Amino acid sequence: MTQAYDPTTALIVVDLQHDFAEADGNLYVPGGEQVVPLANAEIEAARAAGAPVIYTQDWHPETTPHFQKDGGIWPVHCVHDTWGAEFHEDLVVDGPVVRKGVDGRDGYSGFSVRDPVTGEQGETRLGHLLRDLGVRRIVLIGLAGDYCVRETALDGLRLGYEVVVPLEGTRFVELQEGDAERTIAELREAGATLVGAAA
Ligand code: VGL
Ligand code: ZN
Repeated sequence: MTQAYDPTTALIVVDLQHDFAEADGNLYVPGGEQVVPLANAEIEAARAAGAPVIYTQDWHPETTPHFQKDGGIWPVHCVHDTWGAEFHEDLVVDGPVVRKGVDGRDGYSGFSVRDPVTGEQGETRLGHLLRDLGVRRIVLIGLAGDYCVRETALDGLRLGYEVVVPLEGTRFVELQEGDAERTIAELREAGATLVGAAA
């Protein structure tokens, strides 16, 4: 069952890119490909109700403190203009795309970026887009549940949005066992509406 949409509810499709959603991607989130048909169903429901659909895309330079080889924690993934950074080929892409991590700053949240050295925060285009559209409620679907979906949800709540996360529409990296469970509890505590059960 898809969520309820209207023009003040935006569907945000988070990072459904090859590196996360394909078994041979560089940072494969187990089961990630199963989110794509669910996302397409939500996109169709949102479109039918006149709700905005916005996509985020992890989009890194070759060298960034986000990557293990440069001092961070992740394998190289979603390098700009590569196969890994492209959206999953089955995903229906029909709406604005907000890229994050573009300039080497850490971008887990779709709303904000952070300089890993100075800690300085900056904004992406997402908040402006949502304000211009008069959005008050956001539905988040995509990858990964314990990183980008989590941070986007927390930022959304801080910014005053009602935040809905359909749990079957995400998958978790679980760098540490229990991260999925901890994230779910944290989001619930922070005021997000979590729908259904994690896969
Ligand atoms: C993400 C790990 C590294 C995400 C991005 O979008 O969830 N996770 N970069
Ligand atoms: Zn990344």
